[in-house]
Amino acid sequence: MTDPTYEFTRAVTRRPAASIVNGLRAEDIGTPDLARMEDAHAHYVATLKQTGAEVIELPALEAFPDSVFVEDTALCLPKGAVLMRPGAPSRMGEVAVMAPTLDALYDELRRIEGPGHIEGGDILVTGREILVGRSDRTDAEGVAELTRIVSDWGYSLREVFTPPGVLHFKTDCSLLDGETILSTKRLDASGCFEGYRVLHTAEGEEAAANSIRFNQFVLCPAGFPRTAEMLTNHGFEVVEINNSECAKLDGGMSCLSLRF
Ligand code: CIR
Repeated sequence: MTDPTYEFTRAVTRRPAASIVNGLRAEDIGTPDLARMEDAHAHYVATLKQTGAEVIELPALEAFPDSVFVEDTALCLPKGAVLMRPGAPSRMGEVAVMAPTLDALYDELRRIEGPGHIEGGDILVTGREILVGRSDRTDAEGVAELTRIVSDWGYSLREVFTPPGVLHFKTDCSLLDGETILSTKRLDASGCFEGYRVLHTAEGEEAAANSIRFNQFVLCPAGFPRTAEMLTNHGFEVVEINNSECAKLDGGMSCLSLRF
């Protein structure tokens, strides 16, 4: 039996563009270095491939500085994919560019038509439900429209809330297996993970929460040794990936791929 929440045969990524220096960020903590980001991205893609998965690597898109963060453009489920409607106006056009790739891979491709907004970074698919965090990028109308689409496919969706000042719901959490979530203490304190097994990031290592389980590996941003050790002690096979450049743009492990 495979577990569709973390056992994947495919991923879609997009190479970072030189325009990444103009990417969105909540706070300016320095200009991302393209060469360093490309190195880390290559390590990320190689790690996904090492699991045996096929990685569809899309070319850099100069017109969209944040387009390396492909996760925000779509939700990929076993039964179909849904094109998102980003709340960041500068990112809206990324969706149309992603559409043909998913159209070729899925029999069922639906889209959020609006007027609401929703970004993939706010969606966590667990073994029992789809959690969507309202945020500055994801509003009630966007959540309602996604609810209608996925309920046609038999999924239940629960609306939750991304903590204030946090970009996306998954900035603060990730799925380790169908029943286990890695979360910051602040997000878990909201009660949204009741009934799940929750592992907390170490104090001061909140940025490690944006990790991904991909087949046998947990890809974690490098530099959070206590969280990595905790995950290893729980039996997960951790691969640390340098995230220094994406972190300058509030990006992490989940943002860099669509996985299905
Ligand atoms: C943005 O603000 O949209 C990008 N700079 C970062 C997007 C990160 N995406 C994600 O967490 N899913």
